[in-house]
Amino acid sequence: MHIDENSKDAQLAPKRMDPTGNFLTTDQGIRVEHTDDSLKIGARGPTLLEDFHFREKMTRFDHERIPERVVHARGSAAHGYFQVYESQAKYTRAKFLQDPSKKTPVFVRFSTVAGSRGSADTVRDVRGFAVKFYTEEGNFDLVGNNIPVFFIQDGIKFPDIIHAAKPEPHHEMPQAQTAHDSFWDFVSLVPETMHMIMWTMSDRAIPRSFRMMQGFGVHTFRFVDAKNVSRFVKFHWKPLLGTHSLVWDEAQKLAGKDPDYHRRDLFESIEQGDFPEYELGVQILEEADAQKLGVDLLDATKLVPEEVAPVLPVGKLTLNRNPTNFFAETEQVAFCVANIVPGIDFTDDPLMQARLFSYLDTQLTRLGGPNFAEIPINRPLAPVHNHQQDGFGRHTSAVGRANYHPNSLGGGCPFLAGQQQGGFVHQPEQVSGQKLRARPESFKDHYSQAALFFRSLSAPEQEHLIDACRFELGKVESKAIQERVLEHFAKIDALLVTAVAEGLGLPAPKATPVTPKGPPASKALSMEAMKLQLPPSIKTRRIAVLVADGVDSDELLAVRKELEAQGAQLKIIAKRLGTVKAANGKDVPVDKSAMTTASVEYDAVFVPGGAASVAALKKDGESRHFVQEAYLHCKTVGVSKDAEDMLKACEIDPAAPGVVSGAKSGSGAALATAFAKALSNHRHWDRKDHDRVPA
Ligand code: HDE
Repeated sequence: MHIDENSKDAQLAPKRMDPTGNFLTTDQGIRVEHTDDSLKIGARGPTLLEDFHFREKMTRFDHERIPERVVHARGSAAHGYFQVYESQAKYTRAKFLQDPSKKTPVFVRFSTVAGSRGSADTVRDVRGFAVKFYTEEGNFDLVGNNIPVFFIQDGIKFPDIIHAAKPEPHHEMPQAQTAHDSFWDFVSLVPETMHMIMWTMSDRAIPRSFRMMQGFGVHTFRFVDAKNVSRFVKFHWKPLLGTHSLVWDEAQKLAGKDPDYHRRDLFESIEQGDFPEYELGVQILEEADAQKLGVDLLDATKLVPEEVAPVLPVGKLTLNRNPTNFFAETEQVAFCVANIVPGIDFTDDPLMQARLFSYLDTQLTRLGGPNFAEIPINRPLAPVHNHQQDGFGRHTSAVGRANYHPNSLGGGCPFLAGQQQGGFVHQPEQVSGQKLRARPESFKDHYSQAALFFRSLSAPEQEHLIDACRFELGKVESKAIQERVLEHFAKIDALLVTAVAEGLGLPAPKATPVTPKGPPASKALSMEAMKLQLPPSIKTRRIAVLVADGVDSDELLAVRKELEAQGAQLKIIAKRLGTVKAANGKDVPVDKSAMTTASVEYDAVFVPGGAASVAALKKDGESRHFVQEAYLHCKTVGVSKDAEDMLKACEIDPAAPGVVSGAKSGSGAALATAFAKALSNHRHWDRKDHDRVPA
């Protein structure tokens, strides 16, 4: 069957309701003549029961809510397509991974885990990265996260860790945070959480954007080729813009200034044509080599270092279309780990096995019955024929009387498909053993990959992780819980345990760190190290430009031209909306008033020249705070030659890393080029005084 990047859109199109040029009607299609007053006996009299329009309108409103997802309730999604670079036939027979000219439509939902639907985007949390591929062989859902490992090894503990992480049951606090006693109580008693804790306390848990975070399938899957040879596979998504994060102070402020920060960023980028792109990569592991890896591939608290098994590039995902309607698509989409296509198969990872049950089960309640696969966003493009029937919200009207198999009355239809006809055949894995509740010995090392992660980080990244632990454990009221967690940290790293203990005002237990098996450090675990593997770029970076009346608009224009040519976005910020009068008498349009925005929403700040403009900004506390805060968050700060005074007013050393000044770099395009170079570094952690006052 023919599927291209537009196929899903074409399938969704007839379901769209466009009011343009149409009459208002009831759900029954009856045109409505009046909708502002209910039907009454006299203008001041009682409303009549026969007012079907009022009753329908109110009933529909009363029932607008459905249960939010029990986890991953807060999310944002986009449409796009996936294209393989070259045939993967040597590893898998999955059809969407064969033909580089084919574009498979996808729907991708990003999410936080713990918070409810209305919680803020920038909280410290894991991010979901769920991809639905509408392939010609049916839907394949890769329901991953932005962290490659998970907290627990067996899915039976999922309700426990989620209960512990969510708001505490007696007072429903805190919202969308793990910085509370019950979470750390659980963690302190379940050491298998340690590796993932290192990730969630790192900057990975506060991404700069959904467009700048990695994704991982987490579990080991199987690829199965045409000859039924199976290999283990781990899935990776790498954003082409690089993997970047916020800083914690910024994340907390954004939660108030713009709780929709990630949602807005995704939506606006797609609207502006800056389409997020991610490369799909796979680590392929021959079954025969699995024993030699030093990690058990069925243990989801472990990763396979890229030094041990490189990530092979497979194809590219492009997100190029926003949903038409949030509820219909983003809210009603139902991902399921069990949705796989021929050529891909499961493993016995006990976390994955639990997920194979949970997703469909939870969706029965969330989407009100068993027919949710018929909701347009969930419908496969591949044809569906089976004997499933009835239930709430059924759309399909099955033809004929043979609703069972085998049948002769319906000519035996629908037919079974053998493997050659695309039938899904489970990989015939050999399994034997006693029936018991147990974990393998090979799952028991809980510290060495936690240590590998910590030691792979750069010094600033380690510092952030330590601060996050001090913050989270600092909010824990029970000293016994803090002490138990420190005992675990002592087995991971000496610096970690001493620094966190110091922050908690507790004695550090004696450090007895484990030696990581395999490589002593892994570059792919550090965002700072990964940054160096990509060509420097400022694509889609947001630059705040502070102006007032008297700004040098020629300089501003020249700088803007160069920065925009390199793909950055500039926003002109002034005290008030409207325009400011430039030194040459021209009007410069203002994008945002200082009151409605903040430095935390930008990647860098630039102050153009113009004596009167600089004088006004220097005097203005809000503008000075804007620049200082950006500086203290280690962002690039740039000033034109005659705006140098602004640095002085903000107590910023012009020689500090990432401070670009016209005096050093010239003006116009030259200044912009120097600014872009600094900005492509993302942050300047080497600022000696970056923590002189909390920003
Ligand atoms: Fe999920 N998870 N999960 N999870 N998960 C859900 O399904 C569950 C796990 C992930 O945007 C739920 O439809 C169990 C790992 C994402 O709609 C639920 C276990 C990973 C999303 C559920 C896990 C994930 C979910 C809630 C342990 C990364 C959001 C609503 C055995 C590989 C998908 C729903 C979306 C959602 C269960 C662990 C990723 C309850 C039982 C590991 C991205 O079924």
